[in-house]
Amino acid sequence: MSPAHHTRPKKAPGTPKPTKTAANKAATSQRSSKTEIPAAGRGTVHRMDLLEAMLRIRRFEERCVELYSAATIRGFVHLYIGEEAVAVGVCEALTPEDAVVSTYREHGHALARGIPAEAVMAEMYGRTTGCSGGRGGSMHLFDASRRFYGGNAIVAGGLPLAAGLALADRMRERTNVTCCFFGDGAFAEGEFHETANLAALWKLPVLLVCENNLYAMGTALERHEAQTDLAMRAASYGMVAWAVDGMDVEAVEQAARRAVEGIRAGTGPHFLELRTYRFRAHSMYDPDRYRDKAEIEQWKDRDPISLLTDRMRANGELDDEDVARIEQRITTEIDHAVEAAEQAPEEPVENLLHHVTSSPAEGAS
Ligand SMILES: Cc1ncc(C[n+]2csc(CCOP(=O)(O)OP(=O)(O)O)c2C)c(N)n1
Ligand SMILES: [Mg+2]
Repeated sequence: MSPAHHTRPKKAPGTPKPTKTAANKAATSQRSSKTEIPAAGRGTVHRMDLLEAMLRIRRFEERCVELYSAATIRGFVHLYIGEEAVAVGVCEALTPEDAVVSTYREHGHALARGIPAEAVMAEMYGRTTGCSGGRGGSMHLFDASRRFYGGNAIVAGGLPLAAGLALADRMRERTNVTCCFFGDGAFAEGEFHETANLAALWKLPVLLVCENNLYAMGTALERHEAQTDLAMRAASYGMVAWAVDGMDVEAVEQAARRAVEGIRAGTGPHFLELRTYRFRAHSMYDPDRYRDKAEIEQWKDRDPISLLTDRMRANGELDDEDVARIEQRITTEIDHAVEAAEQAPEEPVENLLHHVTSSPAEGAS
């Protein structure tokens, strides 16, 4: 018997209706990592948008590498290069009312969510015009107006927050979904398992997006987990779970749309294991000596940007001029973001204690 059959939904705060066995059935029938995601039959214009969104993240981070190497920006910087299809595909499936919770590798999530490059770059510089007022830096991008509830330096730390946001939305009778990004390393943390259990038990409207890039810092997944089929393990909590090609942005979007639809229909949390790879080291400090260079090259052959570009070229949907136009637009945008950050003010020392504790008025909002 599947472990999913042991789940007995209990009444949780704000539970609108018992969803009974819908999610369990889906979890049982769809948990296979071989689930076919139908070809994305969407138009050229949409594919262009996907391409531009991925390129924006890639070029933004390449500029961050230059700025970091010149010691213009500092602190911890974790690059998302290679994983762009995940953020872009998933964020396409969300509405502005949905919530997003992220990790410290969140530049891509923030940009895909629509936080302007200018606000993200200013945050990298620690300037007051940054999306976190310059207080957060690379790992703590935040924008409540876009329901982007932050980067988080704690592995799996975003998961309980996402469950709380989802519960709050449901108690307020909103049909929003909360999407939580996290890495494969989260499987080694109790917070993942506690959240997965509670979210499934209470049928919370949460989309759990595991970016399985096969490594947690220098430790390969197979060196710390006895069972590396993460979708299967998530399904054991009684939730719908699929493994998806995380290098194919259209496959990611299709899967995310299907999951979001299921969540809004009341079938409880859905889990996506997006199989992906980071092309760069864990962070700017990491000499990256634990991975075989041949392995990196093999994954680069499936670069999400090339994958989409090649598909579009083969369809006659994209030519060199289109690519040059998109690249030019992004270069201008990033140049502008850097110039604006350079000119933006730093927070004056006398403001240092602001936001350290909330005033009663702030706390009530
Ligand atoms: C609770 C906790 N333990 C350890 C660390 C140190 N740490 C930072 S990143 C990381 C690896 C996490 O890997 P994964 O979740 O796969 O995400 P990825 O970096 O691959 O995107 C670790 C162990 C931490 N930040 N938080
Ligand atoms: Mg990882």
